[in-house]
Amino acid sequence: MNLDNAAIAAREKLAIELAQQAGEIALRHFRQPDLAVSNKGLQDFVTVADHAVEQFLVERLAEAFPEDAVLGEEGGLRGNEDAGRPCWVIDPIDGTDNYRRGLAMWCISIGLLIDREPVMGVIHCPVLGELFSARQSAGAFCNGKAITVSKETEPTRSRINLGYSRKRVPPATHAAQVERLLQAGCEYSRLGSAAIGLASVASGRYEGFWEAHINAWDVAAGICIVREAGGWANDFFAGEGFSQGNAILACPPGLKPFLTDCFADGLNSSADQG
Ligand code: LIP
Repeated sequence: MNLDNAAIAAREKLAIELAQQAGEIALRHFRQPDLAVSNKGLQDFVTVADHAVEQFLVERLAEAFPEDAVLGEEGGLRGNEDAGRPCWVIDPIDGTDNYRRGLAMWCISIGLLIDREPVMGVIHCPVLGELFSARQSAGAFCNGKAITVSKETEPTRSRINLGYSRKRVPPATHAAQVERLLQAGCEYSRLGSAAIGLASVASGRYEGFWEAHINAWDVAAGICIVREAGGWANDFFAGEGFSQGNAILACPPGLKPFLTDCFADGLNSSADQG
């Protein structure tokens, strides 16, 4: 199945509408004093809102585009992700740990892949009142206003947003990567949401986002938005990235040499997985 630009644009329009409606569902749970939270593993949480939002998105996508596949963080893959078939990749609440703590840095992330290429992405941050969107060859936007990555090229004037999950990466590896940034005069933050981290690169608020291993649903939308904002992102979906996850690095072109060197060990090992 080949999708023309009009078909992708129709999917982007629906994704924006669904992200806003899903944001209302998530905010209702967010304001509840007794939010139901359970553990998926060490420092890995899921709430009733994650399930409610994913169920809403999956049902509405199936109604609108029954022939499309859908990969969701909580429910896995629905449908066949075969050649040419559009595949939605959704994180119902990205930044779940922030969400359960009542912090603002969480979002709904809706990406669309064709042959494992991110062709459309929507990231909606309900508490921040920001909706990031992009479609391949059509630019990147925040609340409808065009956005571009930072023009910064100097590490000593840059701030890099980091993510970390101990499921695959030893603490010492992460600590060494932080030290390399600090030794180069860089600053760093850890927002707790990869999707917001990538959207922040696309909007020029950060000069980079790195996580040594992360899942497809955290990054599918953000990769498209970063690239449409003039940024670079590694080939996350090479090899087993879709099913097993991968490293993610996104940045303005001017900082790609420095950051690909800084995280070479992580990028090379993920490429080895490829
Ligand atoms: C989170 C990512 C974050 C990562 C966390 C977690 P979730 O996604 O956005 O970058 O460091 O471990 O995976 O679980 O909130 O959807």
